[in-house]
Amino acid sequence: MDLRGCIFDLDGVIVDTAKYHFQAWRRLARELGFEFTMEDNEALKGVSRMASLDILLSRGGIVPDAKEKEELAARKNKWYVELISGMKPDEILPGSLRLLKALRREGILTAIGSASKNAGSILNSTGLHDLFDVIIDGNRISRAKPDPEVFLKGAEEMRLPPQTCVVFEDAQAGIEAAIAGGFKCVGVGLPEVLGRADIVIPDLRKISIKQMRNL
Ligand code: B16
Ligand code: MG
Repeated sequence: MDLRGCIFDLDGVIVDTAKYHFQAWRRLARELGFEFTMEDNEALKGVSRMASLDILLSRGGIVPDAKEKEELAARKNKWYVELISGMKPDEILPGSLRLLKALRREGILTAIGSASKNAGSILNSTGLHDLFDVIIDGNRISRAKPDPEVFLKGAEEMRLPPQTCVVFEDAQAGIEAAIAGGFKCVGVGLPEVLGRADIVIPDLRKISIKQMRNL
């Protein structure tokens, strides 16, 4: 492919925040009286906060009204923000910095395409902000992954057609979004979970720009 841009999911690809989302959701489930496992959590990755809450509540068989739902989502987010408030640059996932700097050297544009409304504060506390040309986060989209809106906006702001961009994702919903938007995609995680990606790698140390150009 004619590689001009890369769009990175944030949680679980660039930084190790997926574990904090899980801890906060599990704490909420326990307060509501049921267990929420790491397997259950797979379905929440990349999914918006309210859609995640809906999935969690259906696992617990709980049907609250809209006002209670807002309160539960706010409770989870408060714990999550506490967990990420102490984040340091050493929670940047292996290979992220090397790849981002290599892309810069090659003149390939970089974007964040994240469902998270907390993306800005994570990028600031880890010092990653300046390595991205474009940042699209949960505050700038109206349709959650698997809708391709977040990645299409990223490509549009880079002024690149989707077929010249590669999306990096750790979530099934994100891979579906990338495919729907006409992007090549790299799954970061387990092949059994991310099988629809063009290639699956365990982390960003395991991909080169040459491999990406061959997609
Ligand atoms: P927030 P990503 C996603 O970020 C997470 O994977 C997902 O678990 C979370 O529910 C979503 O952001 C919303 O996050 O509650 O912080 O707005 O993976 O798309 O970077
Ligand atoms: Mg993710």
